[in-house]
Amino acid sequence: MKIRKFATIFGVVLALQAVPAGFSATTASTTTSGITSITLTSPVHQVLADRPGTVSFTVAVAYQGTVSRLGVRLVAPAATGTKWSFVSASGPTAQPLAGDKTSWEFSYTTTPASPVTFNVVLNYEAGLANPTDGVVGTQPFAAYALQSNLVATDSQGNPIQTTLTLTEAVFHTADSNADMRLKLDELLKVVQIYNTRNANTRTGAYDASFAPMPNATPVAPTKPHSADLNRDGMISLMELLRVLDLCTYTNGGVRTGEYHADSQGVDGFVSAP
Ligand SMILES: [Ca+2]
Ligand SMILES: [Ca+2]
Repeated sequence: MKIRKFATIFGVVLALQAVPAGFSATTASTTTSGITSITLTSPVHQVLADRPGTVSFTVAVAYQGTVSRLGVRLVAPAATGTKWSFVSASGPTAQPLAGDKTSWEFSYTTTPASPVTFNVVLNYEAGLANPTDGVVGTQPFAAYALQSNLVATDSQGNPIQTTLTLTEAVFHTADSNADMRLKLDELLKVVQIYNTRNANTRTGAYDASFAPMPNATPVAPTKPHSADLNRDGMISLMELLRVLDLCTYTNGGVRTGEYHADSQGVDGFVSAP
């Protein structure tokens, strides 16, 4: 009896272990080595039209299996490529030289564990805006994953790549350090423009880089100073008073000069964070 019962249980166990119809017991999932994705992010998706600045990117490359000489090619927007230059990067063994423009390649001698993540810092020159309309437009960056210095492709043969588009930041022109606060030294620069003279006449004229333009006939600028409400290339008393008004915001009894973009404001800005 006992032997028979054991045999029955053993048979059930064998039946449970049997391979279901349609499946092969010898098929194991095959791991294909290679890069699977690349992503590009930036904490600030914005650039300044009139002033130089810095943008940092985070690049992440995921792979499976083993990948030798993993790398990344970062490409600046075609229209403004020469205005972008490499500053520094964390991580990759091989990096561009500081000051290199237009496109940049990075690679690792020993590939770190997936996902491989590193930061890239780029500088840009003033004048990203199109000179004809003063608009920055979109600034699309592309990043390609590299394997042994060649662009990696997916199973369909398409490059493994991604894009990140930067757009123009909306800051008051007087906000020189673009921190969304109008401080006294920044206000004084507007006063300086206001006091600009042509011989015996106060003109308040400024040039394309928003510096005072003394002893010259003012010209209506392509891209006016935010304070220049009537866009005539001059800062009038009324326009100066508007900037004074804008930088009066206080927080906890301390004047912070905080402001933000708002179409309700006569110049497109209102006080307060
Ligand atoms: Ca500021
Ligand atoms: Ca004006």
